[in-house]
Amino acid sequence: MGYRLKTLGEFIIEHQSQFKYSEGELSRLLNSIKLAAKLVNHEVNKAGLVDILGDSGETNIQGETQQKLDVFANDVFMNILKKRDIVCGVASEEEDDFVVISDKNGGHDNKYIVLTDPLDGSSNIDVNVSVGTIFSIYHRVSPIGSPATKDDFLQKGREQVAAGYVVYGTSTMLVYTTGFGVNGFTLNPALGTWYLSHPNMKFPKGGKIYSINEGNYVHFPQGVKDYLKYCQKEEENRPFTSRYIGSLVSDFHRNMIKGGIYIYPTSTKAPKGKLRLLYECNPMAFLAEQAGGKATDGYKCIMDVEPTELHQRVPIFIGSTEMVEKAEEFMAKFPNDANY
Ligand code: AHM
Ligand code: MG
Repeated sequence: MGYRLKTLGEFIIEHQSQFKYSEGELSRLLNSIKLAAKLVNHEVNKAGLVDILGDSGETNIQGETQQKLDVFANDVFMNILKKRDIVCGVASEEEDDFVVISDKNGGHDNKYIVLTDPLDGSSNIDVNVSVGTIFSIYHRVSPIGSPATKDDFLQKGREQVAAGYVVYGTSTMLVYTTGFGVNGFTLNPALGTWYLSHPNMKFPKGGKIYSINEGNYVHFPQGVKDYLKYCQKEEENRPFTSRYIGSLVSDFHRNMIKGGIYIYPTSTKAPKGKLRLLYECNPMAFLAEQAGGKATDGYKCIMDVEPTELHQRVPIFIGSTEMVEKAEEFMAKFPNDANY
C-alpha cells in the first residue's frame, strides 16, 4: 500500500470540524474504536494457531453459546471504552444489560453512548470465515451529570451520530459514517495503520446478488418467497445470483461493493426475525442510507422503528435501493406479520 495514502488518524482529524457540538470527543471515540479493532484483529488472525477456538462454555442473554473470541472481543471493546472518559454508557450484544460508565472524576459528565456487537457472525470463526464488529454511537438524552439510563440506548436509529463496522476478512477493513458519506479504511498489518482505501463508498442502485438463508425458505412469509422466485426467474437481467456467507458484515460489505440485497426476514421459526435492532440493524441501516442504499423491515425504514428493548430483534431488508424497493413491493401484497 502506497505510503502517501491518507491514514484513518489523518482523516478523523481533517473531518473533526463536521461535528458541530463535539470538542474532539467523537474523534477520540473513533480513535479508541480503531485501537480496539486492531486488538481484536490480532486475536482473530491467530485464532487457528492458539487454543482459542471453541466454546467459552457460557451463553449470552439470548441463550446462544458464546465463542471464546466473542468474549475476548467484548472485553476489549468494553475496557477501551470504559477507560477513555468519552462515553457514559455502553451496551453490547454479549452483555445482559447496559453498563453505566463514570467519568474520570467519578461523575457522569461524558456525552456519548455506544452500542456494539463486538464479534458478529462468530459461528464462522471455527471454519476460518470472515467475522465482523459493528458499532453505533449516539449522544446521550439523559441529563449530563446523572448516570446513563435505558432511554439513552433506546433511541431510534435516526438519532445515530456515527456507525460502522470492521470486517476481519482477507484483509481487515474499518468502514464508518458520521453522516457525511461512508469511507472504508484497510489495515496494513505490518504497520498497524489504517489507510483510506475506499473513499465515499456507494451501493450501486441495482444489483444481481441476493443474500438470504434459503434453508429457512418454507418458514418465510409469502412476500419473501415470491420475491425469491422473482430473483430466480429467467427474465431480462435475471436470474440473480445467490451469495450468503452467514456473516452480516461480510455479506453487507460485498453487496455494497457489487450491488445486492441482504434479507433476514421473519419466519415461523423466528417470528421477530433474528438480527438485533440496536446492535446490528440500525448501524448497518445508517451505513446503507449514507451509501445511497436502503434498509427496511419490509414495510418501513429500520431507523424509524421505535426501540422498546435492548436486545430487540427485527426483520431486515438492506442493500441496493432498487432491490430493496422491489422486495418491498412483494411484501406490500401481504399484511405485515412482524410481531415486534
Ligand atoms: P450472531 O450475532 O449470533 O453472530 O448472529 C448474527 C449473524 C449474522 O452475522 C448472519 O448474517 C446471521 O446471523 C446468520 O444467521 P443464520 O445462520 O440463521 O443464517
Ligand atoms: Mg451479531
